[in-house]
Amino acid sequence: MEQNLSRSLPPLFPQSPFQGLPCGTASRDFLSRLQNFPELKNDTFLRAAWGEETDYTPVWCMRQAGRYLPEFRETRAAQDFFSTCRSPEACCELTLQPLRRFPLDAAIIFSDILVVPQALGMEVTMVPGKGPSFPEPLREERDLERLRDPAAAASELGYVFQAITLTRQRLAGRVPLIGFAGAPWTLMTYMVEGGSSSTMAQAKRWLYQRPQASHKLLGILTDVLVPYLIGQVAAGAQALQLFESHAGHLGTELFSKFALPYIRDVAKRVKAGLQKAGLAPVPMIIFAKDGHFALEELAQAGYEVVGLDWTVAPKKARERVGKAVTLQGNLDPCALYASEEEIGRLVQQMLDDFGPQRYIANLGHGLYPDMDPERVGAFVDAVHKHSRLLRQN
Ligand code: 1CP
Repeated sequence: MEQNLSRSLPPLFPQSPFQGLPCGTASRDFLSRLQNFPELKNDTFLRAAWGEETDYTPVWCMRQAGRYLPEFRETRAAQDFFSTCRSPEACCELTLQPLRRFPLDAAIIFSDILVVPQALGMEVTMVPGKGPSFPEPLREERDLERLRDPAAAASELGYVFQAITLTRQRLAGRVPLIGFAGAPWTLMTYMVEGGSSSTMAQAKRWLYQRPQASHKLLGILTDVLVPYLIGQVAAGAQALQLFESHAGHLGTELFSKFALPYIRDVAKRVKAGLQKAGLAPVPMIIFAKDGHFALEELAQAGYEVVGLDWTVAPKKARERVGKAVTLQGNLDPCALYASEEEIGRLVQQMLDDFGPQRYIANLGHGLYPDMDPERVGAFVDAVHKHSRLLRQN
């Protein structure tokens, strides 16, 4: 399957996706002819992300492709997790599955943030029921020497670009496709901890004991993420989300030293890189889970959209960030365990509080595997219904 696909897909990046990213109008035309993407029919999500008026509130769900869907479990059953990530056909199928069920306003490419440490040369496996596992995590400063050169690492990720191009074609312009990556600090936690952790004590030990080595690692990650995200846009991603899922483990000081500068740098360099390559700008979303303490800074970090988890009150968030950014979020995912009536009530409250414009509805974090797909549908429908009513009043 994979071999057929690589034969049928145009060689977007014959050598490395990044050396010689096309510049200027002529090459942009060349790229779009090469990819020949269908015209976008529903731009509500993109309009809201850019701060333009919309007729209703667009909605998508973090982890909308996932184990809560029986068809996802069936597709995933045949292969281990990272083999699935390396198969453009499988990633495309998994990305499209939730869109066949629900009238979502955006798709997010099926992949994982941990493909970046893998591309840097680290071994990562996904242990069923346990989560990610790095048999040889970073223990000493000299372990950084094991990491591959960032440019070489980014060019390892061609399979993600292929998945994006294929999915954008198969989406047939129905909704925009979001690309994503983990932010440097969040990726560092996995590389140092060797997997998930409730305290991040090892990763934080690095920040306190080896600040210079930590900055070096975060810099290496940033140097991979910038061409990786630009490559996703060149391949067809129409928006980008950066996941700083472990922001909450850092207090204000550590966050401002070890997370925020890299979050800012990614946005700045991706935007400059897109321009240099002659690619149209795409809206960028920063989602820093439990990072409410840095909301003002995040709103000024160079992203068009700030994602919120459910611990932040929408009205207060809007007061704190001002009007210059779009907000995204933030229903407690566990609210989907409630009845459809209750979901409707909670959605209405959320929409009233965020207001009708400069807003993208989502959950405050990802869907859980035991969630009922019907409730996900109820959430999406409630957002569409109430947001239209809100605009009529
Ligand atoms: O076998 C499986 O199906 C495993 C479950 C799974 C899935 C569906 C994992 C393992 N990753 C993914 C896909 C995925 N991961 C997507 C695309 C699907 C979609 O959103 O529709 C995305 C955007 C991610 C991003 C991701 N991976 C994040 C950031 C978002 C978040 O949840 O905060 C993180 C932290 C990861 C790491 C990861 N991947 C998978 C697991 C179990 C973990 C560890 C989570 C943890 O440490 O608690």
